[in-house]
Amino acid sequence: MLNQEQLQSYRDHGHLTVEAVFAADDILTAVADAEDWAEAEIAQLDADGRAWYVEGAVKDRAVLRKLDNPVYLRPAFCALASNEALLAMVAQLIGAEPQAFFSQIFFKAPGGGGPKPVHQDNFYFGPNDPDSMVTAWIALDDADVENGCLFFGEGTNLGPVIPHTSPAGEPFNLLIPDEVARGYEMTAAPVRRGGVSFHHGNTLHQSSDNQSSRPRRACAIHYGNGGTSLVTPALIYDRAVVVKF
Ligand SMILES: O=C(O)CCC(=O)C(=O)O
Repeated sequence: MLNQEQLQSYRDHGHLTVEAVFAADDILTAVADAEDWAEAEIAQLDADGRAWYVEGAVKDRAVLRKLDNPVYLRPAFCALASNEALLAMVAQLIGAEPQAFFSQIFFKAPGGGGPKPVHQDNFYFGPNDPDSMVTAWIALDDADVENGCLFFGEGTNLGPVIPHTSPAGEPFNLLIPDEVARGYEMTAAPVRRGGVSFHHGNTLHQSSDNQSSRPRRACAIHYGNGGTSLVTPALIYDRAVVVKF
């Protein structure tokens, strides 16, 4: 469970790091499953799928940038998402009856895994209540500045959702334009494998490219509470993949 200081810190800063939520075995099982899934998936992607899911920044081999809906599709990731300690923390942050609206594995491969520009998850999801969504970013590897940990705009959870744009040809890559993003100081949030970095849906965040020779894999689970509905989503989110616990 989170203590009062942690809860206050989340409310004030819009993010919170909690180390050692998961046992090493849970993470090893999930990583092995993610790698198997990625190998199978990359072999069968069509041209559009390759354009979106294959890591463009890695030139010497084909590796995936991300995979969608692991919590819905993969028992090993559903097990992470339904971990009792994690769900108790999520409920403390956003309220009762947590449900996973969407989830993603980010691979950020060694030797080039590319950056994720500054954005707010609530722009993507458009929930009825901005405080009712939190992302639990589970570190599948130690994540630090060198291999591309998350950076957060302190206290931006207390501000509005800002209009996003997308680069030409990348309609799913919604981002806050550089000239606006530059006005926010972003602070790094390193977290060890098995730890969780939580962020509020309004919190500005980004990650840089992986400049190390180590992988930086993570699973982001976007939870809402029992009353959350996505009223102004920027992309299409399928209600059928929502996982209730
Ligand atoms: O893992 C990353 O680099 C990006 C993660 C992210 O944007 C999120 O969890 O909302």
